Amino acid sequence: MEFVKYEVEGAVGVITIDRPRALNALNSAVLDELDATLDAVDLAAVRCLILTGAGEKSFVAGADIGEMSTLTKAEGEAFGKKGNDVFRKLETLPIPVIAAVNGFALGGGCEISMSCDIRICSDNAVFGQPEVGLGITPGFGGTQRLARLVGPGMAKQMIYTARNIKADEALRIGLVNAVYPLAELMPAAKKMAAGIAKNAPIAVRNCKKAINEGLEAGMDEAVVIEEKLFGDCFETEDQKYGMAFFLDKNKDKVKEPFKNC
Ligand code: CO8
Repeated sequence: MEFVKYEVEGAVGVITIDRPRALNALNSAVLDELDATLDAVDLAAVRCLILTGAGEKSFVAGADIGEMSTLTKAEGEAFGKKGNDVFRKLETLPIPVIAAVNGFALGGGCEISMSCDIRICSDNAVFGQPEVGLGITPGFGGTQRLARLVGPGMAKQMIYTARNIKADEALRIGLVNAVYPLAELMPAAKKMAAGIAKNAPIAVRNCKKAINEGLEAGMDEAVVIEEKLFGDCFETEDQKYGMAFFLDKNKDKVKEPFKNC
């Protein structure tokens, strides 16, 4: 891969978008490599992913403006679909994904972070949807996911004004969960990922599915989705072990890692 690096440390996978000459902007090649990287994640071994950008300045500075500049209407729609398909694959990946946003997260960069389950950022991060200043709409899910994350009023303000916001404002409006000095961002992401990875994997996956699918349904349907995924955890090795461990009154026992079965 030229633009996407993938490393596995224990049960945590780290995907790094690495296209420094364009501040990690997403062109077709980057999207193709991301798609292939997601397909290659070993879901039997990896329990949590981190997505970040290479360097100290930019997470992802958007979709590639040079590549988009000459598109026809049909090509623009196809490019939007290409990005949406990859981002939806990321969003619906069975395991959680943490976006470690290390700088600019503009346009498609903000949008890809919003396709992740959790966003944390460095104190130099800048978020925004600058598209209307370029004569287009956010086209990789921004009109949909930003409104769901921060509410329609704030999303409309950010999108219509195309004003960038800094890390502290992103924290205030709930776009990110926490802000760290740049040097502490990846250690914090890895610590959070390790904390997720040590929990029962089937249960964690089912939580992700229940939250994502439930948010798209009415409450009556959503609680049924939850019931099924809750029931699905029973009779697993992990459920039996997790509950037996709690009920065992032996104070000297040591918790074994969950087995993912
Ligand atoms: N696309 C292509 N190249 C880029 C991009 C980008 N999004 N962002 C930065 N670059 C390139 C610059 O052109 C420059 O290249 P070069 O050195 O060859 O001139 C290099 O990266 C470094 O950038 P700057 O010199 O501009 O660095 P600064 O520190 O001065 O500025 C900024 C950093 C503020 C991030 C600035 O680069 C910038 O404003 N970039 C564009 C940000 C932007 O508008 N992003 C949104 C793009 S639109 C989008 O994402 C839509 C998504 C949906 C698409 C749907 C398709 C239908």
